[in-house]
Amino acid sequence: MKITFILPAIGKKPGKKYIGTWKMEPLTIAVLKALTPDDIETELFDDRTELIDYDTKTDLVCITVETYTAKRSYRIAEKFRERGIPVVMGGYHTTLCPEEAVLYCDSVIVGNAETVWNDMLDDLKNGSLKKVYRGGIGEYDIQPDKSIFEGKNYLPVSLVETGRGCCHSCEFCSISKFYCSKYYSRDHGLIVDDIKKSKHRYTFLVDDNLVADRRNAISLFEDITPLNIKWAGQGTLSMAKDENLLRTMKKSGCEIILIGFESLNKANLEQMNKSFNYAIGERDELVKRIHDAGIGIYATFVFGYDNDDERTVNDALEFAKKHNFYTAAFNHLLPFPNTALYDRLKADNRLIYDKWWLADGYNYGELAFEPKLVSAEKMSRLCRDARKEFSSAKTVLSRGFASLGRTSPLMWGLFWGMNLRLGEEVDQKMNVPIGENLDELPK
Ligand code: B12
Ligand code: SF4
Repeated sequence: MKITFILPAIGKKPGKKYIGTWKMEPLTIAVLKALTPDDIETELFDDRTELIDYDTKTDLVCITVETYTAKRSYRIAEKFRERGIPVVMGGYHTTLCPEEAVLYCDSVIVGNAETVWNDMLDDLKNGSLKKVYRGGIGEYDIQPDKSIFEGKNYLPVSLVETGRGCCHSCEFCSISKFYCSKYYSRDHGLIVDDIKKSKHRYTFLVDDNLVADRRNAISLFEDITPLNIKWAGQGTLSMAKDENLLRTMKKSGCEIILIGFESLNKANLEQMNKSFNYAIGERDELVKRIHDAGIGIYATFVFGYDNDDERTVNDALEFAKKHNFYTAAFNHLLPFPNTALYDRLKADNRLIYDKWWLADGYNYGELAFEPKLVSAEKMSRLCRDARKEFSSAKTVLSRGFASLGRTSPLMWGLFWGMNLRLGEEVDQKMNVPIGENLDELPK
């Protein structure tokens, strides 16, 4: 028996290159590979960087589906199903809206695969595949099998999970919906073992909020300190309130932490249910503490909330420049299906597309709803212009020199290449047609 795994791309512009900074190893596939019994042959097509062989001899196609990749996943599935090959789907999108995904495949796994993967494979062998399998959430003691990445030429960074979910309930967030606002920590012995087995010294701890459980975070950082790795991760600004946490984090090899500031506007933070983090007046001091601890910040902002206009985008840009962040993202708000944000915008009749992820002509970078104070087009342009300005040579230069000494010399060296490349990619990413150009050869 053979299983073909597919990681779909968002879409491709005709004749254009794949965007390099996204070329990370897909950890999801390594987990599914590890769950698969050894006597089953496996292969992986990473649609972001290679052509899918639709004629491959296989017994089952498994596609991991995010909302941005849903349209393309359904198109890929159709091609295999025309040949009579069953297709199973799982991931964030299918968990958020299984009723849609079942229309395009033979079977959907809702939630995590760990508890139902082998039942699904048994049913397949017996010819009794069910339409929907409901996996648990948060139970995982499996070690990813990264042998499936051999020959794929990904960025030299190992992705490692230290937990799943998050205890908060931000209005726009798919994670809080998927994990019902709960955090599930992973056994530290497994994490240490996972890191030891990883090929690269640089590690991305993929959890969405590493510091969700502060005591667990401190003990984890102590446990990974002897491994002598350098890592980046994601967390909330409130981490800076605890100096011991920051110290332990740095000591364990933390170089960069991604912080979702989202907005500088108090009313926006309240509307998105993310005002739990800190009092507005503390923000600058908390940023300073993280920098003083020797950790660089990847700051992310989101625009489109009801108090956002040209001024609030500009305020965020100036704030990011003032603090000389290692890097930053200026994203527009996007209503992911089944989130509280989606339901609110739909109830207010503000969605431009009912299902933007399937809509004809919907492109990456476009807003899918009408913001209150500026038009959808204008908000998209404001975000693009903020990215351009933040990655302009002048801003990169000033941020680069301010970062000197803040991170290790190697991360400082990487700063230049990464930031200049991000600048180059701003317009390459804009307007990628979602789901389109399936047979376009990656370059
Ligand atoms: C690492 C990461 C990235 C990396 C690499 C992505 C990759 N494909 O490998 C980078 C930085 C490039 C990235 C980019 C983006 N990402 Co990202 N990313 C993540 C992150 C942090 C970790 C993913 C991961 O490895 N998880 C660990 C694996 C084991 O968990 P899992 O994927 O959930 O898989 C389990 C189940 O879902 C299920 N399952 C999943 N797939 C399948 C398939 C089958 C067949 C079955 C049976 C089961 C199954 O079983 C698995 C094991 O239990 C997640 C958040 C998260 N913590 O998961 C966001 C996340 C997936 N990203 C997200 C987004 C939005 C993006 C971007 C669009 C951001 C942007 N604005 O540009 C881009 C575009 C990505 C793309 N598709 O090209 C969203 C997706 C939301 C959604 N509704 O789809 C997430 C959930 C983050 C969030 N806060 O909402 N991302
Ligand atoms: S803190 Fe981050 S991961 Fe947690 S619910 Fe909010 S946005 Fe999602």
